[in-house]
Amino acid sequence: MRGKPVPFEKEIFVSQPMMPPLEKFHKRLSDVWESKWLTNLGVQHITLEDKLRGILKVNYLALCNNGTSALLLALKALDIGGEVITTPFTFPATVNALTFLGIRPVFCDIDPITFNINPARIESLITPQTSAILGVHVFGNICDTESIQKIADQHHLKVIYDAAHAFGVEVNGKGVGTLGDISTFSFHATKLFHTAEGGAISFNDEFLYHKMYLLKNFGIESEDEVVLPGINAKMNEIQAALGLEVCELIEDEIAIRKKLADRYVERLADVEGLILPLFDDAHIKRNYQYMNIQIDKLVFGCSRDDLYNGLKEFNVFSRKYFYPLCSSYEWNAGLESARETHLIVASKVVNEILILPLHGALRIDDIDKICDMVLYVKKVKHDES
Ligand code: T4K
Repeated sequence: MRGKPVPFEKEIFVSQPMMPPLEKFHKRLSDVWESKWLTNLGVQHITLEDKLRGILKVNYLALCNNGTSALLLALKALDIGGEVITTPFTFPATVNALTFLGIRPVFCDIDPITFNINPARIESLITPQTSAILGVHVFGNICDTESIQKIADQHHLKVIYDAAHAFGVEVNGKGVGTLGDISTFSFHATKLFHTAEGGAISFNDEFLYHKMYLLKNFGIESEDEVVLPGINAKMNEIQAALGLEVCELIEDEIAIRKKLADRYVERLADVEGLILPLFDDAHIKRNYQYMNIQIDKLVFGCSRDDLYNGLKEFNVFSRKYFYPLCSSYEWNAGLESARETHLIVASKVVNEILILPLHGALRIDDIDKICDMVLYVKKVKHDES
């Protein structure tokens, strides 16, 4: 261990959006200006939807204005009501979408390795009111979709996956968005692929395409007909134009992220008390959206929060995704399924996970420095105790 690392001059964040060359974006914007068509499913929108359907290897795709709308539209499209079994370890959007629609979330504990909803715990939570299972592929780790589907089929439940972290992830060569009845994506600026704000819904049932269109466009069927209570969740032409340019950068970005993630693993794999992500499953094509590490305080000698605060002093802004658990929000805490005694794994993991910076603007040297900082904070905290 060398001496105290020198802090970064500028802040280093967990993510940084891919920024296409401004001239190329400008050229595309000129086309938009020329057309005087800014939203309502214009040329950019149609082109992006087509392109992403190919990149994501999905059967049907509907773009929308963000990942949260995508969840709302998915739930509405499948007429989900009553209770939905879901994970407490996710971004607020997943569970808030249920509550927002008057659906009761039923929290299911998570798997200690993937951090995803644990199928072994699902069946005991099913009641006559259960209508669906809402899984999240947290940090791009794929849920145990086979076991979930088996349970859903036995109990006639719908399956929705929040694939906000799983853009481009493939399982045995199949796009992640083909799993379950519907998957939702977020194209927020912090995501691997982005349109500044944006999202999409993928599905296998052709019938849903028209319904999605209605749901995101006020339910307007024609000038004379409004056929369902839809909202406005359309992606506009400027977002879509940006997305088309960002598409060109994805492959290189993933390749860079892979190298950086491999470097993290090389540097940190042998550190006792640190558990690193599973990057080497031959069946999965990963996207390296997040670099999550799990800290076993007793073995590592320093808590997750100490490391988070320690890194800040070096200008490294890691994140505690997803703290706190959704089950602990004031409006959920009274639910029977939200009791900590039912969520043993999630309650532990939520205090142990830290996301380290991982994006294409970083270099191997930066990763080495961040690893030196991690080891330095560990040593200082350990010596203090
Ligand atoms: N489901 C799941 C599982 C999700 O994780 C999310 C969103 C959703 C659904 C909903 O999708 P959207 O409705 O958002 O499309 C960020 C994102 O805002 C959020 O989209 C994302 N998940 C979540 C995991 O991360 P915050 O609160 O961490 O954002 P913020 O502003 O602190 O950004 C994180 C870091 O990124 C900053 O430290 C700096 C950097 N950054 C951020 C922005 C906005 C940039 O470099 N440039 C930027 O423009 O939620």
